Parts: sequence; structure tokens; C-alpha cells
Amino acid sequence: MTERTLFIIKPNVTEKHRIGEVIAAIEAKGFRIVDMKMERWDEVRAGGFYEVHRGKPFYGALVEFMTSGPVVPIVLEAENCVEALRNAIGATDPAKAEEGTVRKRFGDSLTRNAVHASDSPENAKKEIAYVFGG
Ligand code: FUP
Repeated sequence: MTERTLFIIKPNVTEKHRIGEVIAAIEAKGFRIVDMKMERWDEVRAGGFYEVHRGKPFYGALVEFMTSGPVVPIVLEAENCVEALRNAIGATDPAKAEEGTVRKRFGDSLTRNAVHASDSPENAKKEIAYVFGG
């Protein structure tokens, strides 16, 4: 089934000027870009996005990282897009991600793990609405 998901290129990638490489990797795997922008998040915006993690030990560092530079949110479309993109980005911790995955290639640490991808079709809808409005 054709579905959509939210993909976000995080500040450690934008800082290293490797946005193009990440997008090329994703397009090469067959994901179609249907919307995209570059913006800087403040604490309220980043905190709201990661609301489910509020109170966890890594929450402060996560919000600090996500507000440290520009992010590039992208809406992607493909067959089975949510699960396929999760497979393409690899494990949350880049050190544990498989060879060839986006997080293995572009992640620097568990916090600075290069990209976000929605973890379910329901969350994809919510996150696209949160980030792109509507
Ligand atoms: P993921 O769905 O793979 O992005 O992972 P989570 O939703 O569990 O976590 C969201 C973000 O919090 C991760 F991208 C990185 C960060 N995180 C940590 O810094 N430490 C942890 O132990 C878990 C997550």
C-alpha cells in the first residue's frame, strides 16, 4: 500500500553539509519526496515533537541537539513507506545500525544519529501534521 511518512534530517548532518548525500541515499532506495523544507526549531517546537520522551534521562540532550542547528523535514511516499524507511535508516544507535543504513553512514552517536523516521503509520500522520501543518 502506498503510504507516507515523516523523515527528518537532523542538525549533525546539516552542520557537516551532507544533506545532499542523505537525500541521494533515500531517493536511490525508491522513496519519493512529496514535501520538504529547512527550518530551525526552538525548544518548544522540538520539545513538542519529542513529547513522548519528556522526563526520560536523554530528553534534555535530545532537545538541545535538535535545536542546535537547522533540520530538514521531508514527507516521503512509497509502498510500505513507514516500515521500509525504518529499515533503511537502521537502529537508533548508529554503532548498532547495519552497514549501508543511513544512521550507520551519517550518525555520530546515539543522540546525534543523523535522521528521524516515524515508527508507525499513525505516528507518521500525527508527525506530518505537527511539522507541516494541516
Ligand atoms: P527512534 O524511533 O529510532 O528515533 O528512537 P526513539 O524514538 O526511541 O528515540 C528518539 C531519539 O532520542 C533518538 F533518535 C535518539 C534519542 N535517544 C537517546 O539519545 N538515547 C536513548 O537512549 C534513546 C533515544
